[in-house]
Amino acid sequence: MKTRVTEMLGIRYPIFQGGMAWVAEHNLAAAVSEAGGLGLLGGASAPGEVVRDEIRKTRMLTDKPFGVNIMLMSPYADDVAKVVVEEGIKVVTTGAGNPGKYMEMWKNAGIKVIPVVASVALARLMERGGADAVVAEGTESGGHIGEATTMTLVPQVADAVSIPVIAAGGIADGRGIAASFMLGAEAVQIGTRFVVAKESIVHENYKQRIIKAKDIDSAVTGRSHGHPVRCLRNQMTREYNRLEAEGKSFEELEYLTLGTLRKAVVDGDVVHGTVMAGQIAGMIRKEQTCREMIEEMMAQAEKLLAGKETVR
Ligand code: TUI
Repeated sequence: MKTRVTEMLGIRYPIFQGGMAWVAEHNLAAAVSEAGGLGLLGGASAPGEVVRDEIRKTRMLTDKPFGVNIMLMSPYADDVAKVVVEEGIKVVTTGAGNPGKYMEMWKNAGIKVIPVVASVALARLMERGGADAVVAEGTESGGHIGEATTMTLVPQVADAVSIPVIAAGGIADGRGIAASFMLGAEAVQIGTRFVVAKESIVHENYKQRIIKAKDIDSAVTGRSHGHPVRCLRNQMTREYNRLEAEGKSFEELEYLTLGTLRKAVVDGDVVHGTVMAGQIAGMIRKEQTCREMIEEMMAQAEKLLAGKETVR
């Protein structure tokens, strides 16, 4: 399945691994890249030097292309934006904001820039600013989300821009990949399924919450604050949503979310921690290697797109 995205990045399969905070470190990114996808290191809220170290560790594990995701709300975003240039990174994705102010520096360094967008307006703006592609991320995704669903966002973004579109949000198997292509995407980005990969360093309790999750087990905190974050329902989300409904401010509720993603990912506290995951968690059944996941999904997608298999 050659597309403009696989050609532009020199990757075998049109699959990106989401640049998930605390999760997307060198072991996972290298495993995805080695399997033929695009591994991404999640810059999250880490200082530049931590990301530099992760880049170097990834290079020791793979000579295949990988990228870095820059989380634009991070206090270290400026730092990380420079580190990717200094380290000769070839692909950058961005999330949770508008990367306009870095665009010139990255383009001058020959970096392929692929912002994650949650609206047609931002997709258009990014194309005008020189983006090489956009990830159109639907509200089915885990973590920080927009309003539009993948089903509605991807075709509207595909109609609005001429650069390639990568679909994200709610994709975890070959059916999701085939459907994304039908909507006009030329690659997909997958997060939640890779959280449970064998190579993922995420705590076993977190992986088991995803594996045991049902279709409607996620909740969105912070919608009324303009900071919607999707995670699996637990004591933290119930308390957050109860207090949010009572009118408590974002600042008053910060104690429930500060450091709590780390608590879940690293310490395995899935009761008080933030267990970010997309709505597709309910379909994810087992731990597999990244290679097994990617090959299984691609085989299914290729059959479906060739019209050789029914959907189940
Ligand atoms: O960024 C993500 N997902 C994330 S970032 C993250 S780290 C975090 N941790 C705790 C609380 C909050 C965040 C966890 N998950 N996805 C990409 C994405 N970007 N989704 C939506 C957007 C987005 C939303 C609004 C991009 C731009 C935007 O507005 C741009 C503007 O005009 O400022």
